[in-house]
Amino acid sequence: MEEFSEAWNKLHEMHYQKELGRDILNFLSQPENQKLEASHLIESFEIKKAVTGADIFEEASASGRYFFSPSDDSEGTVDDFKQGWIVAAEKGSPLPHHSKDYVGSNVISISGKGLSRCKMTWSNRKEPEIFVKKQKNGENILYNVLTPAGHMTGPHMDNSGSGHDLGVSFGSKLILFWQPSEKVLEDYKLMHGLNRGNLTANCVKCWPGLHWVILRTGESIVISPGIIHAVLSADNSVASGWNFLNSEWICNGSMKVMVEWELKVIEERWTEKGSLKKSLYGRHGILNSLKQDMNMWKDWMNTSLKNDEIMKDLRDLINLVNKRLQKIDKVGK
Ligand SMILES: O=C(O)CCC(=O)C(=O)O
Ligand SMILES: [Fe+2]
Repeated sequence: MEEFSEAWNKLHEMHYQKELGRDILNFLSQPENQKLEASHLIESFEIKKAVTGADIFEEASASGRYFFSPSDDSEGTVDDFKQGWIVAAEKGSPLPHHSKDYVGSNVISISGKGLSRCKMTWSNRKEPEIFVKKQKNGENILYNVLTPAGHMTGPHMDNSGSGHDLGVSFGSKLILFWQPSEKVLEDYKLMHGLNRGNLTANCVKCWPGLHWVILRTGESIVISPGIIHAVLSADNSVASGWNFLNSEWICNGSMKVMVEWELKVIEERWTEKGSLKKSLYGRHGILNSLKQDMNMWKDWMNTSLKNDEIMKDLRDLINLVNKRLQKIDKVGK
């Protein structure tokens, strides 16, 4: 934690997240909050070849979405991202007049290029319980988040119907996450699918069930379906990982609870206007991510023989999602 705080303190004094981040780090450094560290959840993975700046830049040009992190509305180009990344590395940016602090998200690795050359392997994953989407050549589809120094996400839930490995392939990150209690889910409802980075400090102080962990290069944690988390990056860094499925979440019913929670939020949003309603649609919208999760489960069902009871529960859940999304999908846009 000390090392991470030191790196954060080196950010430019005018960085728009500097004080909020410092607030969080001071809070976590208090003895009672240090106890919330959950380092036992860390899993190591192997990186075949160290990730370099060149790998990251090559990757950045391939795919992804580049946006100015405090506001989801400001989309940028790969060049904006690269410019911001260099300034952030050199000066702990952004300088007050330099607002091009772009984050690259959903950057999917293309086989043989960029970060995929570094081949990340989690050795203790076993199939068929665990299922990861594959590229045509059989390798897992790896997605990356490229974050300049001083980047802080809002509290967010990426998927209610799949889990993901959140691994650090370059630099280090502080991960904050909350147990999904009624209070947390109720407050979070209005932030879902929107980037609310400036609320992270408030949530750290107010929400029960907080845990935190610092991940260094080559370390990861599993984010189970529906886990609300927020991430701070003191230096330029990269998160790499993949979505995966684990049939245990069907057996113990935990995934269904989160999918039903998300369906309810979607139905409420649908009756709203403006950015709340807009957050449902588009490639990176809430609807699409839930649909992608369900498609992944359909693929999983086709892979090998499965336990009948699990198959029935899963089919029921997929049907429920289809039914409840039908009207929203058709007339919502
Ligand atoms: O690295 C980051 O800033 C965000 C990573 C994250 O939240 C994720 O991969 O789900
Ligand atoms: Fe995330």
